[in-house]
Amino acid sequence: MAETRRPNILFFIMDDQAPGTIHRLGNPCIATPTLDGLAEQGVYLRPYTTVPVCTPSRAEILSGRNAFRNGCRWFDEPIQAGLTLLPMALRQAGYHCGCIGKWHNDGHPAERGFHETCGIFDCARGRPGDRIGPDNGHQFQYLDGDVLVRGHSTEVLTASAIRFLARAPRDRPWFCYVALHSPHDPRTAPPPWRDLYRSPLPPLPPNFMPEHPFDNGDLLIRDERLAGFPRSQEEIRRHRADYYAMISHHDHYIGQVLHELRRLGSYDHTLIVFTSDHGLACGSHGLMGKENLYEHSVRVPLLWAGPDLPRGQRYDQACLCGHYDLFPTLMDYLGLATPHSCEGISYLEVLQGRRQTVRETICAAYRDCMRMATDGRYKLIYYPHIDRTQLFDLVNDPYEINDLLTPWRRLPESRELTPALSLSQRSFIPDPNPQRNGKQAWFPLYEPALPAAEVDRVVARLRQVLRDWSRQLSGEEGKGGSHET
Ligand SMILES: [Ca+2]
Repeated sequence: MAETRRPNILFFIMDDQAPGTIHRLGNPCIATPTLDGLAEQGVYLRPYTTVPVCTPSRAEILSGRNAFRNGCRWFDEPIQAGLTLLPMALRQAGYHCGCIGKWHNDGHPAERGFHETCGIFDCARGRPGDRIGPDNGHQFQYLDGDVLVRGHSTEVLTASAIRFLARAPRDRPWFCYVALHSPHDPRTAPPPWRDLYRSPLPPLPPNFMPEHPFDNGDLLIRDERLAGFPRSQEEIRRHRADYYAMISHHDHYIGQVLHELRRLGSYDHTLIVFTSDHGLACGSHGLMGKENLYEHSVRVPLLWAGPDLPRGQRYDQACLCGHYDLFPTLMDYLGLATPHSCEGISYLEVLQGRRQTVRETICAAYRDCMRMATDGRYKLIYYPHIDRTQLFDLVNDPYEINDLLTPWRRLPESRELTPALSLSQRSFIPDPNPQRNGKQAWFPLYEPALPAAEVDRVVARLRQVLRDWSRQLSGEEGKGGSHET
């Protein structure tokens, strides 16, 4: 792409929006007309984030390096000095760069390549004036130039994005990074969105459990305290109603930004990227937060819609890409050299429909209590504190309900396999050893789909992937904890 023809970039990043929350991409219970439109116009992927919490996942996007190789493995850890960040690379290529909303990394975006900022919050050293109101959930107030803006975070931040579009230079392309605070709790969408899903309430997720089957090492972190223990079906459905309301609300206001883009005549020359920092459990697996390595938390929705990209394509299961691949992919798409400090792999050929994936396996971690490796078909999660391993067949069990390693489900080699029960036929049975972790645990009842020897072979292979990853990262451990498997 010649420099004069390079498109503008309108980049939306949500806060805690899980995959499975877009109507057109498989959730009939939620209304997302704007995202449906982007899905029809573009390509959908579900990347992994290496550490599914806000600060590391954003640092991965900004640096093009995974959380263990960019210095930011946990909250308050700075991105390594000397790395070329995404706005720096785009600025060097002649882009006018604006940052709106949640930063949540060290320093200030104005020091990291952005020409202008607005409504910046969750900033370690935010400049006075960026945000002048106290944190009160989603009620924000700040100065946008001389304009005092006040209201729900989604509404005022998208309004600032619209003002950015209106004043953006016309003689060069622009990059607008819009980081909304939605659908992060408190889930307080205003009317009429607030009441959109209250009657009837949305259904429970297929992998709802009253409690997580065992102590994963971080069951009492703040997100998990948002609902009572054990989880009640009614309370989880109310949480999901409020979560969906936040998403439909920001879907509407993102639509207003896109409307302004069309009105300005820039739509056809703009790449639109929509994603989230990480996902969320919101009742799945007995969990509420993102602090786990199940698919609903460690993967994110990602849409690319723009010039020269296919329309209506999705590569959500097979493509093992990470959030740290986004930066090199964007450089590749723009025809720009990827900075040497990036370590991600461009998945542009996946976006273009010429490849299915960019790597054979991918790994993730959460603090020192969870590790994960997957080849796209099978997924192993290891909990070092209790030396427990789970194995899921992501193709036949996408909701990760049937842990193939649960001991009493393993079949003798000689026993003939019985067909797995359909999801609707499954029921929950008590853990036969409920005292193991000092509390009652619950498991779904159905037979393993693999003979024990095949399970052992898959486990050995994915354990080796995890060991190799740990060795690769050795020497770069920190607050995120040991990577030893
Ligand atoms: Ca977040």
